[in-house]
Parts: sequence; C-alpha cells; structure tokens
Amino acid sequence: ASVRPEANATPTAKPMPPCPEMPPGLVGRLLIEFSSLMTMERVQKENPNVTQGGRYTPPDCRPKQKVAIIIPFRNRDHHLRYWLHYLHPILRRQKIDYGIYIINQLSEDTFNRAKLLNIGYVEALKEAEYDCFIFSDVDLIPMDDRNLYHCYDQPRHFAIAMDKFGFRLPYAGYFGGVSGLSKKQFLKINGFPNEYWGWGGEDDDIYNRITLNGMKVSRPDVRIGRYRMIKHERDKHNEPNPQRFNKIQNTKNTMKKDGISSLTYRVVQVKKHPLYTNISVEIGKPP
Ligand code: UDH
Repeated sequence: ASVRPEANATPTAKPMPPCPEMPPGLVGRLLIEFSSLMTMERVQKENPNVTQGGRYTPPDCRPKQKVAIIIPFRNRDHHLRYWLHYLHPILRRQKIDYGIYIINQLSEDTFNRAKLLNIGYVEALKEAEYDCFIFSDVDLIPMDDRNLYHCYDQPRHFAIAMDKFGFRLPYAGYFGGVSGLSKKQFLKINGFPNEYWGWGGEDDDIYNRITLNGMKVSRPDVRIGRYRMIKHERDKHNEPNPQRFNKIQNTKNTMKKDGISSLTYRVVQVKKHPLYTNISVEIGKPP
C-alpha cells in the first residue's frame, strides 16, 4: 500500500514564511467616520476569523511578535463598537498576531487610566506569552493602516497627529492616546504610575520614565500617524487632576516605587466575547 507523504504531516509542520515588514495588503489612507449605525452583531459578522476573546493570528505567515492591545475602559460601549469595527480589519491587514483586552473599571470612583493599563499588562500575560503591549484609548482610530501596531526598538508613540490637535503633536513630549512598549521596555520603566487619579498627567509621567531610563520615543511619519477621535463630553468621575503638574515634576523619585512593582487590584470577572476579552476590576480610590 502506498502512503501519501502529506498524510503524516502535522499542520504545524507546514513551512510558513516570516510576515513581511510592510504587508502587501495594506491600503494606506482610510476613510473614518462615526455616523453610520454600528451594532455588535454587524461587527461580529464582519470579523468571522477573529477567535473567542478577540484573538487573531495571520494564517499565511509567521509574525515576529505577539501583541496584546490594552484598552482602559468604563461605560464607552458605543466607542468600543466603532473601535472594533475599524481595528480588527486593520490589524488583520497588518499581519499582527494579537489579542484585545478591555480593562473595565468597576464602581463609580475616580477613573485611573494608567493603573488600568498596568493591570492589562499583567492580565494579558496570564493568557499568552505576549512580548509587545499596545495601549490604546477606546476613542482613537488610526486613519492610515501603514501605522503598524507592533513594537519597535524604542518605546513607540502612535497617535502623533490627531484631528483634535489639528493633526499635529500638541507638544514635543506628548505620549498620549496610543502607545506601545515591548515587555523589556515596559519593565525597564517599572510600568506605568498607579497614582494618577482623574484626567491628565499620567502620559507625561510615562514619557518622563522613558527618557529618565535612557530611552527615546519613536514615532511614525506625521502623514501616517493620523487619528480620528470620536467626539465626546468629559466623563463623570474623570475630572482634571489638579495634582498632575506637581506630580510630573517628581517622576525621577516616584518611578522606582510606584509602578508595576507596587500594583494591587482585584479581578472581579474575566469574560471572553467574540471580538475582545473583558476584564472587570476593582482598583480602589484616591487616598
Ligand atoms: N475612559 C473611559 N471611561 C471614562 C473615562 C475614560 O473608558 O469614563 C478611557 C477611554 O479609553 C478614553 C481614555 O480613557 O478614551 C481617555 O479618557 P478621555 O477620552 O476622557 O480623555 P481625553 O483627553 O478627553 O480624550 C478629555 C475630555 C474632553 C472633553 C471635551 C469636551 N468638549
């Protein structure tokens, strides 16, 4: 009897090329709008190849990195549907191996963006061996798919040209909106600060951590790093933090003790949805 050679081959033995630096399926500039009706059913239908919990791996090439995308969240379901609608197809064209993690702050106490991002880092690592972490606000959509969502030699700032700032960097040390650090870069700065309650300052503290630790922020070309923000009013319980100006003067002293090394929180629920993993957490409140 003849044995066909492929009968013995396991699917993983199939030779796959490494993913290209600039995937050929990218389209460049994108039309982004927030007026059409967006339902979760629609977004799910558009993305049948995303697996439970919002995971995806390119079927035809070997990605170099495994990317966890972390979104700080509370009460923004409407924005999340748009984010998923736009980002899943972009990430697929970019040939990224990724998982989407929504870190949902429970209770009505003051919001704490950077602490939620730290939690996302820890919780994503419990799920898979991620080596790259991209931290994105839920209301920011890239307008060009050449802005590749992976990690770089230096900490990356992606959202450099937002519509609300006239498609320019608002100031040289701006690191807000969407950023990305490798595991090594993240640990070098002891993660992000946990002690910025309310709006503002935490992104500047992260920028300080990066430069104080001898790293430099890397950015895309200004024609590519363009973003649309979904317009919204200020949320309740995320008022501007009046302490932020003082705190960002002290990063050098605070970063060693305040960060991933001092993070405490309680996970209340981990729920895998078709297009994302929702992690609901109790993070306490300001002292
Ligand atoms: N976020 C939530 N829920 C909240 C607060 C913040 O999910 O209640 C997350 C969300 O991912 C958001 C990010 O934290 O994108 C940053 O918060 P933000 O969008 O409030 O910050 P931004 O600087 O806006 O974009 C500040 C308020 C602007 C008010 C303008 C009124 N015209």
